[in-house]
Amino acid sequence: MPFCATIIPFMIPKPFEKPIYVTRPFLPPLADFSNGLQEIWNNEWLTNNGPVLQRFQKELCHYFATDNLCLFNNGTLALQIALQGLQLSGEVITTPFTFVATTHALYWNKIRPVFVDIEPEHYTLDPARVEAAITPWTTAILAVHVYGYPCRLRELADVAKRHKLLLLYDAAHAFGVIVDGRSIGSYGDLSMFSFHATKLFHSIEGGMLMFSDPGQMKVFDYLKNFGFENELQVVMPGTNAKMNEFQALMGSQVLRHIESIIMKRREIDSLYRARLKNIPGVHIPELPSVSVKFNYSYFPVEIDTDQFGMDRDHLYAGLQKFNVFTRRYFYPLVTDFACYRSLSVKDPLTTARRIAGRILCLPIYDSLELQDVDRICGCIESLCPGFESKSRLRKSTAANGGHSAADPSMRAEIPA
Ligand code: T4K
Repeated sequence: MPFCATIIPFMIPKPFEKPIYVTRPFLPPLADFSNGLQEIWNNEWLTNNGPVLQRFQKELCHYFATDNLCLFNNGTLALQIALQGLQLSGEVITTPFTFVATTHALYWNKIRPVFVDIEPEHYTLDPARVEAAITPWTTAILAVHVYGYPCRLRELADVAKRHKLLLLYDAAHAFGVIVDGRSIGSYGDLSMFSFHATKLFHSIEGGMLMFSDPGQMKVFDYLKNFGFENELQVVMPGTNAKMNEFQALMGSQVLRHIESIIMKRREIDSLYRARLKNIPGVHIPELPSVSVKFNYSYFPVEIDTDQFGMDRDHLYAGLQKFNVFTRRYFYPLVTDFACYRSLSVKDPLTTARRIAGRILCLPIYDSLELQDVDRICGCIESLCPGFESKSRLRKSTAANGGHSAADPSMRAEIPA
């Protein structure tokens, strides 16, 4: 009988002591926030266009270099109100590869979503598919800068212009993204940003519209405050979607740290790229072109089942055993949710379906330690069947392997 019992074929990493989530909110120093709370206490003003909110709005106007922005209590209501304020109806062409709130905002405005496919590089709407789906009932395009990757801005603008359609962006993931020296929110007719706690920039919950037509400001202000013109007059059927003073305080304080938050995420992004590039079957989307200042808001990878040796869902479950909680944003596609399944969809959505089946968002947030990123990569390696032998084979055939193994101190030996 061949001797093999004492040979340890592979080292597996130790599970994390505490759960590692896909994201964690940035929290400003508690002393700063307490000082801000004192101001709110002094003001005895908690919501309804208070002084902290007004100051926060000015700070954002400066940051985005515009006066045309309006704040809300969350991104979903911001988008819903945008569609209502623009009086859109009929059909709007949009993506199925998004958070369900994008579609819900259309639904609440009785607009029919027309889903078309995405492009494979950065998962944003394919402009050619958009153009092919236009009908006499189409009133707008609602595209999503998913994971902060800019949509095909020029091509979408051309399509919108040719067909006299409004061009709206769900920029929920795109805070801080700059394209050709301009904020991404300045493209198209209107953009919605989410300031939810899970976003790189947040105000606990919150949302913002940025728009090109200053005339829209009054309408959005009415709609988020019940349609009140003054104490005695209601001019349109609005709702309550106001941001309060506590949200504004958090937003204002997080804004002071936004550049360092983005820089820290950039380091994490780089380390993931360096560590994962040699794992077979882990496809990392390219960073956007050099004309884009990116925000590193998510770290999505695609898992190729055949090359990796395991499908995305097993990897997702396997990582949970290491206390690593990744997310399958955005699976299922919106079109596959029970409430939208009955909609007829002409586009086969081939790319969106393929990506939804392979995508996995790895943890990324400013307080995630680089050594933990390294450890997460070690967990992925350990779950990749035959990784060690595949990697040895690659190293022996490639002159420049470039792979650095996970810190051995973080690994535990498999018990005999
Ligand atoms: N359009 C797009 C493209 C969007 O992605 C979103 C929101 C919207 C529109 C709508 O914007 P909002 O109305 O939300 O402003 C999260 C967020 O709730 C949601 O805002 C976000 N997109 C979506 C992509 O992700 P969940 O259900 O995944 O969140 P949850 O609670 O599971 O949080 C994820 C992880 O974050 C947790 O496992 C732990 C961590 N976490 C979360 C919270 C809330 C914390 O560590 N601390 C926290 O306070 O939806």
